[in-house]
Amino acid sequence: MRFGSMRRPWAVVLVGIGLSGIPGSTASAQATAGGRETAPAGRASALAPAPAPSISSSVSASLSYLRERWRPVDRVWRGVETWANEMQAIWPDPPEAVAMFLDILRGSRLGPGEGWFKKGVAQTRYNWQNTRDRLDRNRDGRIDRGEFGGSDADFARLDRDRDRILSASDFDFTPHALTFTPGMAAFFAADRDGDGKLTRQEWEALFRAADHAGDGFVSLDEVRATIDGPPGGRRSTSRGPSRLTLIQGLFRQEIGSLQPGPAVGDRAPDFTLRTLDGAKEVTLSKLVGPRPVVLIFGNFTCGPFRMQAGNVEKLYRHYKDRANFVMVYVREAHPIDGWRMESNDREDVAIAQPRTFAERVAVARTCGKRLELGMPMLVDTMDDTVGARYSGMPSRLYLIDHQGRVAYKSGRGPFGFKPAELEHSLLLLLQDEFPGPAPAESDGPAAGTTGSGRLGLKMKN
Ligand SMILES: [Ca+2]
Ligand SMILES: [Ca+2]
Ligand SMILES: [Ca+2]
Repeated sequence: MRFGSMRRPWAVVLVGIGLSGIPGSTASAQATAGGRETAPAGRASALAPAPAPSISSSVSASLSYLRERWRPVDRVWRGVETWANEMQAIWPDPPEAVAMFLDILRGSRLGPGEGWFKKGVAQTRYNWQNTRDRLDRNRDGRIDRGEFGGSDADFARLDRDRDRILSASDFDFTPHALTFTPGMAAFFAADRDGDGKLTRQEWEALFRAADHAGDGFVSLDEVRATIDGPPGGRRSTSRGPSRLTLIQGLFRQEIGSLQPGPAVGDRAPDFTLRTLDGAKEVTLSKLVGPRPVVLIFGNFTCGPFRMQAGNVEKLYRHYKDRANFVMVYVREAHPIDGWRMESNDREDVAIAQPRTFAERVAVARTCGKRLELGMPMLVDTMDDTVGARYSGMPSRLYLIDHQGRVAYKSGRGPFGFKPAELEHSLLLLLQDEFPGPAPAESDGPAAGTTGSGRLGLKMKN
């Protein structure tokens, strides 16, 4: 999903509809011909060319046309909004899916603090309070190196603000995953193929683009022009989704799962799913025991998930010897027959929602190949059994302990999808339940029940 670029969504929607919806208008002709055609199409074309109306008069003509045309629909939506407001007033704490439904009816475009994102937030057994109670032996309100039983490297990863102690700030993952920062702007500018990973070539291409005169170095203004874009900011051409698109996406579980998923401390619901090559079935409960289990839910048409591919792959590569990783491939978030995204079209990710399991497997394979994900991938059934039970759509992360209980659950994707937050809990879980030298090659209580390091699961593309 793509969010955050729609400051005045209604204006964008109205102008957007106006550009394509008015028969015979200049705006219509320009929009459909990609801007090449300048004369008004239609009835006057046989006569001498009339002066082209200005854009502002076209827009205002479009708006008044729309006002007439859509007045009854507006009234219906106003009634629906009133009803949704009343429901919210009398039902302040509804289930996540109801909260999302009501917010969509009230005009929400799925912003980070709206609908189910308010409630579907991250939970972890290894929050600051629990960790301090467990590890801060001298009760000075901080955990120093001597109080942490794990390795220096693990301690350094946990100490995110690098002040050589663990304190509340190291446990703060408040900013949502799509928070726009200068780092993200640079990443977007450089990741030309949109696979969530920057290669050396992509960095160099960005350098060449900035140094367009070939001076061999880039100046401050060139970097700004390359990363920040033109003065006044980038203009989004996206109309944003309509309420009907979002309602359809909600009930098809494309924008997210209707269920909330298990809570921290709950037993992780067991499941058996097929591997990508269809040759093998994998049962979650058989992976549980010797190591923690990391579950990663995702799908190809979710842009924010693709953006995280580098993070997910690094997490896997750095911890694959200490935890069992499984990706569960779930329903498409942005198929072309649902909430279609221009950004997906640009990145050649134009895919209809698979109708058969074989089709879903094919998309999952393409996903694994394009994003070069090394971890074993399982494909959810067409009725989304696992994605629904875990609230895994469109993307989500879980950490499961050696007893098969949920130790960490990310917030709902895309805003709650934070591999670094899972890594933090994973390090503390390893120290808590699997103490010993890292990386732990020997296994815990149920060692030997499931075989080798990656449990014989190899991804085949
Ligand atoms: Ca202490
Ligand atoms: Ca610290
Ligand atoms: Ca890339």
